[in-house]
Amino acid sequence: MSTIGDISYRTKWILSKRYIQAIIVIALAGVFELDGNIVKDSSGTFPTDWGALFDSSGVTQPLPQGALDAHWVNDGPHAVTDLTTFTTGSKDTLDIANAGWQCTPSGNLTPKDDILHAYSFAIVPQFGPRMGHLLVYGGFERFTNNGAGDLGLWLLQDPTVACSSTKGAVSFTGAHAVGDVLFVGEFSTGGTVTTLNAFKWVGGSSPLMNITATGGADCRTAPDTANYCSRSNTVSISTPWSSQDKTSGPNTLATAEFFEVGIDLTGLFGSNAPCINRFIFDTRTSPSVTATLKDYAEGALATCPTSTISTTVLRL
Ligand SMILES: [Ca+2]
Ligand SMILES: [Ca+2]
Ligand SMILES: [Ca+2]
Repeated sequence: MSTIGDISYRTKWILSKRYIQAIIVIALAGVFELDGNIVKDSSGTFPTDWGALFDSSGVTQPLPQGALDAHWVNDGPHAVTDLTTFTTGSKDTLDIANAGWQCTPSGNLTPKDDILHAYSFAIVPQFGPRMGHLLVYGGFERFTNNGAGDLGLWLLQDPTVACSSTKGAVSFTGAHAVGDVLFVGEFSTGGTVTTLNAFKWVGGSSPLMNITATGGADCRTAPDTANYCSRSNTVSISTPWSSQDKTSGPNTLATAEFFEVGIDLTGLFGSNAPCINRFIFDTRTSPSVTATLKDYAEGALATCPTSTISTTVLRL
């Protein structure tokens, strides 16, 4: 099992005729609960989880030691026209500038592609096997689970990348920078992550370079040395904030309507990890980098806020 921050929690589900029992095994003192749910299950400061980083309105709470940034983005509800969806033609392989990426409003997103909320978190842990590494976490919720979840996560350096439209196609502001990072993946309707691949933006005629450093798809089966892995929810879960999916009661997400990922940028790039300033989660037609992009939710995530912090970390 991977040790990206968490990953102190290994959940084994034992099925019997009469009951389902969850056994949580504390494998390692970790940073973040990549456990396929949103609430913080552990006691103490670490490992943390989304529900401890934001209040019920999505406001960022005082962050634990080593944390750099955290943001919560509302991209719903489903009944309201979404001002942040990709127009057909926007691709991962295109530049953001020069109309490569465009957004448009949509009131009829395919339900399984509709993102409700998305969130980000960055930390340089002061303890544990990833001590001193830049770790980034992301998560999102979607409206229904009637189909596999195909997703992308861009970690962008340009803080001006953004787009919102109330009418017609609008070009994104901002641009790619060499070193931007892309993850593309897929999770099943049962909540198992089956695909997760990492790419680096290098520009030119073949702008996405596959990152070959060790990673894993589902954290439950990823190797200890994985530099990234992810989870979806294999059971119904609750949200600490107002959220409404298609079939559940309020503040409840059915199986495979939640996705979260942990990334060790230092593990991937060493001391050359890019300074991230924006994150964008998208939904798409497949886990291919040439897939048609659907909904997105974008927000801030500053991993290099000041040089002072970096200096302090190195001296610890
Ligand atoms: Ca979690
Ligand atoms: Ca949890
Ligand atoms: Ca959106």
